[in-house]
Amino acid sequence: AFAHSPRAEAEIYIVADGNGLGRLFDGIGGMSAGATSKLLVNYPDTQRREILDYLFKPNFGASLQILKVEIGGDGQSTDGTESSHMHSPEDENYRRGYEWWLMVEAKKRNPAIKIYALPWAFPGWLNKEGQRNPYTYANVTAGYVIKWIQGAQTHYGISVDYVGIWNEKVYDRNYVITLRRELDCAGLHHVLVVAPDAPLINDWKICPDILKDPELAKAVNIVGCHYPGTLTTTAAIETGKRLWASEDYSTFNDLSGGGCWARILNQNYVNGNITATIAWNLIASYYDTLPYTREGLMTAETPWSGHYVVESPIWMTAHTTQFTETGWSYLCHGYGSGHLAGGGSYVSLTSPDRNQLTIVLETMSHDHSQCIRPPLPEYNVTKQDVIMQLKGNFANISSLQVWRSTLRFGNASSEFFQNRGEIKVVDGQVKLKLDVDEVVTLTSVTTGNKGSHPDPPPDTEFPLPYKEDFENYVEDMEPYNFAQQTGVFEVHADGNHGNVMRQMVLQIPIYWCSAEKLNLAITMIGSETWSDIAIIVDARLPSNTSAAEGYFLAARVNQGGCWVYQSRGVFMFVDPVREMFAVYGSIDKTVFLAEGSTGAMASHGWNTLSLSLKSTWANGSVNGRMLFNVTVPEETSNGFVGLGTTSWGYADFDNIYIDNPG
Ligand code: 147
Repeated sequence: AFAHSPRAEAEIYIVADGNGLGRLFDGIGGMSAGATSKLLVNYPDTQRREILDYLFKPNFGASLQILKVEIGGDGQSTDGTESSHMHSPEDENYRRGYEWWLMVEAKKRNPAIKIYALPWAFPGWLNKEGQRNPYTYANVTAGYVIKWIQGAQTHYGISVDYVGIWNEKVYDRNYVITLRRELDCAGLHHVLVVAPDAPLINDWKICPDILKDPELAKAVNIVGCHYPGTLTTTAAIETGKRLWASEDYSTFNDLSGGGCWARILNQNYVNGNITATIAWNLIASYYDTLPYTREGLMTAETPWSGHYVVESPIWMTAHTTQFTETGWSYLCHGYGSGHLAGGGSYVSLTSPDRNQLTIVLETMSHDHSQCIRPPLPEYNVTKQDVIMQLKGNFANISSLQVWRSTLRFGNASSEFFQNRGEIKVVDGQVKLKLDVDEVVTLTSVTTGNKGSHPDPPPDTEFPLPYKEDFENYVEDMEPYNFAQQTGVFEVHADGNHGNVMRQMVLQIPIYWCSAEKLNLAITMIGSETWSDIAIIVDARLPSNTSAAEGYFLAARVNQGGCWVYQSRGVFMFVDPVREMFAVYGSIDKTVFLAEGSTGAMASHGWNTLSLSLKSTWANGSVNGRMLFNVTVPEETSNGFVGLGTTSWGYADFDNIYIDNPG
């Protein structure tokens, strides 16, 4: 029967619980962090509900078991800035940003989903002058993080399950211990500390420290490592702690991205005893050309169109999540989990009562399953026949459901998460033919379902002309489509002027990456493809000591995320107090284009700024007075529209109008 197989005989794999069970399964998750969900919030209602179903609804799509979110810190965290719940020590606000909303929507669909929160940047007031260190006042920082956890409970009824230290920065022993102690003091015993979400690939180095240090060992509930490449260390095993790939994936979500995800979901356990894998990121909902394009489980980056794509990683996830629950157990290595003789791997999981059994097999080939990091050593996968031999408690199972995905990299189309009906168990055996680049689930669970919604509308370009007066927002909201890159921009009511958009960050945050090094605040909007473009904006500095020094308008801004400080484009900086302007071809003011006097301006009242680019020309005006008409550098050919403040401090923006130049 197996004559055509390159492997002469079917290999037999034991699936048994007689020798006890393996580790507890903690779940598969996605991360909303680094402003990766920015464009999701303003999707049309229908499509937004559909997308959330694909991500979170049990027995529909990815049916995620963990949602990891950023605790916004007023600093750039990869594809944008997420706002802090405390811009200053006196400030406390639980309406900002979109993580609250996302957690509520996830919980609505799956009350059992686990919530994991982690800071990237921290607001500057937590810093010690001249440092970049949130650990100096450990109890203050712990208090700040705990406020966020309590805010989730008080304002949204969300119980946070896990909390981390400082994303991809060194952990601090005293802070980890302080955080655990302060959580306990606040009665938050159930919130488990995950540490360290360390800065290096496959970095389990906290483990030797834990082994030497009982106090640290007590404070760390779970060890979380990033991009472990499915591996762990002896010291990690010796700690006896649960081991997580607390950030993984970050791979372009084409078919190979799906292959990467399917492979690591299995092999993180097989090779590394890792019991949770969390993808950066949950959904690619940031402007397409920002860093790490489409490295999410699915894609939704054009809210104005309603278009989204359910990518392959969604269905790779479903192969495990739809047939397991957190709290199930893996079966031991060699007794349900291991490598396949023809390449690939298998894992088995069982429910606490051992009545349910789920086996997931994957045969992802090397070239079709590489992740962004670390490099993947060469290996071979061939077609193969396998026999799963059910023993112990599973010996009396008479049939299993079969779910199959086949990734095809040629012209033939792939098949995702297909129900292939029931397979009979004969003499405790299930026989299966496996092709290369497949995932197969064999399960006693009968609730699996490939959910679907009608096709979303087609993709379209960012709509022009674009007008925004901020009147249709609730106070504190982050305006739609404006992707803040440094600083934070919120809607605030301003008496007879109505709502305005206000920059809120007053000092450099404890930054996470280099974005903030220019000490200015910028938000971007539109499309990276924009070349000829005209912008009109009303801007004002408030008359208080926390006002910014000035504001700016920009076009053809060609860099964002952590690299925003290297942006080229046309930047028109205006100082309304000194009534001066300066135009540069780069955000860091190294490429000078023009400068001069603006003529009369309202130093702390409203002024109208405009900037227009057409072909190789840029001209700008203040209050209708033309100030310059310059040739732009040749490499400055296209990019986003931007605006912001020239220093940390308040400034208001209103009546934004963007269109093709006349
Ligand atoms: C991770 C970050 O933790 C995420 O927020 C996101 O930025 C993600 C994008 O891939 O990257 O940080 C890393 C960035 C670079 C490396 C490892 C992790 N690296 O080059 O080894």
